[in-house]
Parts: sequence; structure tokens; C-alpha cells
Amino acid sequence: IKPAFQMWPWQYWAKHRPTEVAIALGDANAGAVTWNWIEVTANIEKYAQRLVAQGVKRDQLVAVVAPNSIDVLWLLLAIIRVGARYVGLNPKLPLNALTEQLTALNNDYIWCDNSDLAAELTGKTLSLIPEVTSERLIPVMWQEHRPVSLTLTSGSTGLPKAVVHNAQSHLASARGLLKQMTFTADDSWLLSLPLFHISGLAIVWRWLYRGASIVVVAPELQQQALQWVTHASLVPTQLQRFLDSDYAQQHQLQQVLLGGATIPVSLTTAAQQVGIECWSGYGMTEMASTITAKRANSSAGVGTVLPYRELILRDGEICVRGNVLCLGYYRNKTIFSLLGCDDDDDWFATKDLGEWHDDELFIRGRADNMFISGGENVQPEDIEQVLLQHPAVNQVIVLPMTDQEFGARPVAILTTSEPLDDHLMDQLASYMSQHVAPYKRPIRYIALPEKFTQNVKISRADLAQWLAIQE
Ligand code: 4YB
Repeated sequence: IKPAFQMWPWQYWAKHRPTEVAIALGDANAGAVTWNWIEVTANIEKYAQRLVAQGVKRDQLVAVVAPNSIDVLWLLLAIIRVGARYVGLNPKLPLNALTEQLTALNNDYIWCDNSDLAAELTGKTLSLIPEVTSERLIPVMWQEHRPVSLTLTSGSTGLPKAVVHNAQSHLASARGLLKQMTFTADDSWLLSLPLFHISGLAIVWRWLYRGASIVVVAPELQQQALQWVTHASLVPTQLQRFLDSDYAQQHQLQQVLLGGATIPVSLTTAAQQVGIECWSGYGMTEMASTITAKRANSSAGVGTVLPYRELILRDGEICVRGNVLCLGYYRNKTIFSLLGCDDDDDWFATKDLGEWHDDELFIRGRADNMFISGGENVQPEDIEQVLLQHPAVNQVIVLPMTDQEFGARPVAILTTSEPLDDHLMDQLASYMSQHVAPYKRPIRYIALPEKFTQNVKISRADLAQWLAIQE
């Protein structure tokens, strides 16, 4: 794969699209603050000088603990500019989890938008404010193979892994997706997912790859801001909420890339009806976001493999490789390979289960979610997919509940479009008895507490912990 840029991407666009809007803070058509590519380049340089003045050096690790904001975006770009590495952490995590993750990362610097929190965390605190009087030349060149980011991704157990990517894999990810999905230099992509998750970072790299504009808004304006942009990346619940809101009545949103969890066909159909073209994707942190995608249609599959990615099934397990694959996992200041011990095998085994039907990939769930009920193997995602086809079900997670007789039995935890009362529960139970074998029928239907729907994706582990303490 040949390099996408011979210079810093923003520098390239400052040459080729100098006065086009590159960043908008708010609604670009209604008095938002905007920066063109020349201004973006100058601003990155300014923030980079501030980092250098505080001692940040190439190859160092800067942790950022904050929700999305324009400051976080400048910081990310400036960190890359000085040759350091960016790692974002979810600011909503409890203090002990943040501390544990930072200790494992052994970061050199930290930036928080909240100074109380910063005081509690490890690493030298950075400030974005100081004006730098004596500017120094920053002797770092654009090199696509240099590691630029660490992205935390949690498996089902243990500490999250820190996935290292260089600029090349991020750009290959953008390039391959944009060979299929239309995103022109005149379009705008909302920064609609967190920069501490791969889905948020991928938005930045598509923007840089295309020289288009990125729209940043305060978290409370996210819903409304979907009206102001042509493109957005959303998890299914975000799209559901937008469609349920009044904002969906009038918008210029053309294309939405969906991913991160099972995408209900009913959702993409409803979006299509208000003029939003949906793309259904399957992706993961290790592969720099989207791996397969398609224009949403009447099938629940996730389409075909994008350029710069390869995918095979081995005994039903999805294995991947390609230019977008990360450099490895970061531990003790070292990058460890994510591949197994066999040197001849360069496929990354994902633990996701898949099937091909008519050349399209279907995700069947994760191997480690499977449980046994009365001697039968139960794949929770199978049950979820049937429930999602019920018109009243918006979102559902199926978990095992310990059972004297069966070892474990499935329970469904869900959000619904009407109140989850006895009547609806009876309806769901009778619907399931018509569609699945007895051992796959949930023994209880429980409403999903609001607090679990705030993150990019629902953590099955957190939800299982909560379920264990319910009577
Ligand atoms: C799925 C799944 C699917 C992932 N069905 N299980 O830019 C994007 O691609 C994007 C756009 C909108 C929303 C999200 C994204 C993402 O990047 C998602 C990437 C992601 O979720 N990465 S992750 O490391 O946090 O989790 C990966 C796991 O998520 C996979 O291994 C699957 O288990 C699951 N998943 N897409 C069913 N369409």
C-alpha cells in the first residue's frame, strides 16, 4: 500500500483546499466557529508548541481523560504532530478503574478537562493554555509507520487491552471504507462517537483522508447536530433516539455508518423512510474500525470485506488480517504481537462467530458468550436476533441466570417501544414460543436500566454483575 500523504495531512489540505472549512464547532450554517485548513494547520502548530514547552517528546504517551470537545481534537492532532502517542480514556469510569488503567499504561502525561480529577490521577498534568513566547522548530516529520494512538478495548474479562495503531493503518481503514461509501470533500462528518473509542478516532482519520469537514459539538447538542451534517457514525441506539426525536423531521443527514452491535433491519428501514441512507458495518478496535460493510437492505448481514482487510472463517470463527491490523497490544512500554505462537499464522482470531450466506457475512455472536442450559449450547445472540424482530423490541441483551435444574437459563434485558408490562411480557413469551426451541425461551423479561445505555456499547460483564444482585 503506498503512503496516502507525503506530508502532514493537514499541511497537504492547507495547500490544496486552503480556505475551505475544515472544522466547525456547532452548526456551520448558523454562526458556528469554523477553521479552514490554513487555520487548522496553524492551530495544530500552536498546540504542539505548548506541548513541547511542557516537555512532551516523541514516543511519549499522553493520556486524555475527557468527553469529546474541540480541545480534545486539537490535543489529539498536536500529540501526533510532536511524534508522541495519544490514548483516550472514558471520563465516566470510576476513579479506581481509571487509576488501574493508567498504571498499566504507564503514561508520561495526562490531560483532563476536570482539574479535580486530574489531581487524583497519575502522570504529569498538561495544560493547553500557556502562550509560548519562544517557538522552537519541532523536528518531527510525517511518517505513516510511526505509532500514533493507543485505543483501549475491553474483552469479556480482565483489564482492557491497549491497541496500538500507526497512521498507516488508520488511513488504510479510511481509504478502504471510502472506496465504497460516498464522502466528498464538501461533506461534513459529525464527531458523533467518543475519541476514546475506535469509532470516534476513525471519524478523524476519514476527515483527514478526504480533506472534508468535521463537526464538533457539546455532548448535549449531539442529537440536534445530526441535522446539521451530511454524515455520522452511530451505534444503533443513537440512531433509534434520533429517529424518535423531532429533529428527524428536518435534516440534511445523507449517510449514517452503523456498527458496534447487532443492527436491526427495522431500524435501517425506518431511517431509509426519512431519507437517511444507512451502512451496516462490522468492525473492531484491532482492525482500526470497520472491516465489512454494505448499504443496509432487507437482510441482517454486515456485507462484504472492505479493501485493505482480509477475512476468513475457521470452524465458524472470524479471523482477520490486512493493512488495517494494529501493531499489537501495549504493556510495560512494549508492543506485544496479538498473534498466536505459530509464526506461519498471521491471522488474528477474533472470537466472533460468523457465517457466509450468498457472499455476505452474518455475525452470530461471540464464542465466549455461549453458555449451557440443560445440556444444550445457547448462543445468547441467537435469541437476541429473534427478539429484535418483534416490533416492540428496540434493544436486547440475553444473559444466563443460574438455575438449580438447568445450570443456567436465558433472561432477556431489553428496551421496548411500549411499556414492558405484564401484557407485553405475555406477548413476548408467546412470540418466542412460536419461534424458538423451549431451552432458548427467556424465563424472564427485564427492562434495561437507563445507565447501561449511556456508553458506546453495553458491557455484558457490567450487566451480568447488575443482574446478579437483582432478586
Ligand atoms: C458487532 C458488530 C455488528 C461490532 N454486529 N456485533 O466506524 C465504524 O466502523 C463504526 C461506526 C459506527 C459505530 C461503531 C463503529 C465501530 O467502529 C465499531 C467497532 C467496535 O465496536 N469495536 S470494539 O473493539 O469496541 O468491539 C468489537 C466487537 O463488537 C466485535 O468483535 C463484535 O463482537 C462486536 N460488533 N460490530 C454484531 N455489526
